[in-house]
Amino acid sequence: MAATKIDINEHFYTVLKGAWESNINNQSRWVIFSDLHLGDGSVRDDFKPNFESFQSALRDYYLKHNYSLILNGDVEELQRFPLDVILKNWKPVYMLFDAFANKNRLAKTYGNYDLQLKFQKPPYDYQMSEVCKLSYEGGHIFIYHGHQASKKYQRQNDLVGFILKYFANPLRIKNYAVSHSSKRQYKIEKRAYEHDISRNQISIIGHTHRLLFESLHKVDRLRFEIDQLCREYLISRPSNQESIAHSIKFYQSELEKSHQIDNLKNTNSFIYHHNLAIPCLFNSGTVIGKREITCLKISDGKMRLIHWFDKNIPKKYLQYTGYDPILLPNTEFYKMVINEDALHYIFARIKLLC
Ligand SMILES: [Mn+2]
Repeated sequence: MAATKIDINEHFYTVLKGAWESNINNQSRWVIFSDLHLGDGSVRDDFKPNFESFQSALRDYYLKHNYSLILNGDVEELQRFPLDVILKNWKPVYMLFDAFANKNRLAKTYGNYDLQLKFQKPPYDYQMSEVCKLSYEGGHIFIYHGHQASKKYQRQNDLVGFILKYFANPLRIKNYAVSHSSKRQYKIEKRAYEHDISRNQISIIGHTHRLLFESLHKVDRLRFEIDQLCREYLISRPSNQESIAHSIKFYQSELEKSHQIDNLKNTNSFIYHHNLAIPCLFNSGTVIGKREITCLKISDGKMRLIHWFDKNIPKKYLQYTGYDPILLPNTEFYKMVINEDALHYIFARIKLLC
């Protein structure tokens, strides 16, 4: 393997050009999940605690309501567990994937943890690609795992191909591309973001496990909510003011927590471009979240960021978020819309602001 210098932007462009494409309209329904990290079902399996919520979300909602499913990378945790063990252990999950696939409603992309599927064909026959592209009235939405925006990716890609060529057995390569360092996550997001701006398009990624809606992180969104609520407080009836004040306190504590978790020193770096976020970058989050599962869905010509969680969610979370959690009938699982906007509006803003 010659250590050739890679022009990451060039490489990134080539990757996106090879996308699997589908046209969508206001009747289309798509849901995007990423980063399941399916394992062996033991305590080391990060997916296990959220299995039931995930199963219910797919079976009792998205399959039932005729959604198409995009599994956006890192579905199998192949750096820690062999594929046959994962397949055997998570049969109910693969049966659900099959149900989508049988209706021609499943697309799966490669992540950095399941990259070897590119070189060793898995036993299932799903539509597999590096990138999916949904086109909506002339606007393009690219859906890919996100590690492609990292420089280390090409090296890893070559290495996986090389090792598989000479050694038949599953890999145990050290984890290259996922880093929990905020700095590296910014770099990946920034590269995807700038690429989107240069082409007036939308990207939906996963990989960093960090939610983004219209290029805004949770911290930005919380600040925005607090600001809105303070304004609302002033013009509200006294009977509503108490609950608004509670919500403000709740968001403040969430903001504090987010700062601690991410250890963020420069929070302004979230908004990358002239202090005005262009709404082109989205991240569906992860299925292995501590408190919830997150996904993005496209339906009725709208993009929505959704949280799924079970009844063990703290009560105050349901009370003060100001969101509207809906208990899925005959289940113990809640669905909550965190953000939503019309695709028309998102594309119009991209066009106007870029
Ligand atoms: Mn990843």
